[in-house]
Amino acid sequence: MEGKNYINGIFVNGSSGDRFESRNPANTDEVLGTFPSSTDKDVNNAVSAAKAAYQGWKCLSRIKRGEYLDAFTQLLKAGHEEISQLVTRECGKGIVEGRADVTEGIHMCQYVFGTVRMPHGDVIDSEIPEKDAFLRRKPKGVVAAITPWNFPFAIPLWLICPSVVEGNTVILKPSRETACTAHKIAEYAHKAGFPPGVINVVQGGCGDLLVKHPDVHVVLFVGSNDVGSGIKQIVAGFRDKMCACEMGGKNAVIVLDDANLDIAVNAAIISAFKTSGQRCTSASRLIVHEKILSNFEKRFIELTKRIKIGNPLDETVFMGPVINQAATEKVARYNDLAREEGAEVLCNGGMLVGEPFKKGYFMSPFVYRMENNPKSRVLREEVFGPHVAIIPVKDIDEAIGVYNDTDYGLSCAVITEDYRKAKRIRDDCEYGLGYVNLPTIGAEVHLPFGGVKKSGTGLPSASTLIDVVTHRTAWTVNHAKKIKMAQGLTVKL
Ligand code: UN1
Repeated sequence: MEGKNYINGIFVNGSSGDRFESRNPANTDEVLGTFPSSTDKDVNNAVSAAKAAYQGWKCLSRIKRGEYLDAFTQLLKAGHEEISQLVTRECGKGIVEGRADVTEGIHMCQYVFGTVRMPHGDVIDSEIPEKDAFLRRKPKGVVAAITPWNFPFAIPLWLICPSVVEGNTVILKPSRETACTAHKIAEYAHKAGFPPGVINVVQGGCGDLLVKHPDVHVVLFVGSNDVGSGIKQIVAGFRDKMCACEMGGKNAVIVLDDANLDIAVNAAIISAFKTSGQRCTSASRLIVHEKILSNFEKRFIELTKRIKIGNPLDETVFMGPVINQAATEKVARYNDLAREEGAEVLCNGGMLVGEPFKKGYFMSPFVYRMENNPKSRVLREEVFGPHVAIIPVKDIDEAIGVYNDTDYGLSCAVITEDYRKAKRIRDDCEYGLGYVNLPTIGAEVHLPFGGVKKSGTGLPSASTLIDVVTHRTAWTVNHAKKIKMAQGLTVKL
């Protein structure tokens, strides 16, 4: 793919002529495309286009805007397999997960389209019978969406669809690792006939410029805490800019003593190793009641050793590569750190070498047992790879304490047959996404998605993004012939 930026309805080259490559992490010989490294000038052009398009776009009815999304959805459905193959080749997750990523993105389009003929606001009573008040939503303007590589299709659509249906215009700045998938999104948006400037895509490492641009009103970000914290700081310096950031997790599956072990082991495998552990929602901690520890451990390790690693386009492969060289180094560092911090290694995973792995970034699962320790970095920091700790606990109180003993709070799963214990976890653990007898991954788009503590800004995205990309305004109408005031205010001079 000879990629371009997509600005004002036109595919254009970058202004500098510098380009970067996107390669297949399962076979680094395969260059999937080259893309412009965007500069200030490109970002300015995209923001001007989005700003100009906003004036007309916000004046359409919400239903009309939804119809563009409907056209987009129909095209995406027809292209489902083509896009899924690209997602898998570009970010390395198994093809079943590549397809799920595309399905999830399409679900967001469908969800948003489904809301356009639904109530959208509220009628609110007034103290004065002749007065009617309304909560009405207004768009904010130009939205920047800065997205990660691990869900290169779904996450951009999570952010774009609610934004545009509410009347905002968007500039997508995707991860450099998955520039091709973002380019595809632009191609489909173009075919769907969105007016020029409503959806724009700028490629390369230009997120900073976009965040700082005075005409960008909302910054939506999904990625690491380091980058998200930087964005929050920049945005705080502006009078009328806001951001919503999703910033990873140190998630856990809590396995209580009454757990159904089949569910527990499968939920743990899925949580730890789907997407090679590279979801914000992946679990890198399994908090296990000591009564069932040895049984759980035996079965978990047995299953872990059977995980098929390889070419993610092969339907039978469970785990593809990690995303890039830097990811292999980071995971290897955390594997070493676990050893240094006293882990009992149960499955000595790491970089896979030789055929058929030598052209990609393949890693096998690293599993260890370790007592919780507030000083341990490995039990507190996000790893983002196939690396998981089993942490023994003696009861539910300790399990809750251990779960909360990180700076993050995104996803939490409990495996139990006891609804009272599930309720304790529900009420006392700090998370944005909670699950009972399920893995920590796999949220659906019509739920709020977001975390607390270091994981988020408390402004969940996915369905609840509407609250970030709209102002809630109060509109009050008097039907009396005279002014009547609330709060006992008089109108006498
Ligand atoms: C992410 O990893 O940033 O809940 C998103 C899930 C997916 C989304 C993950 N629906 O695992």
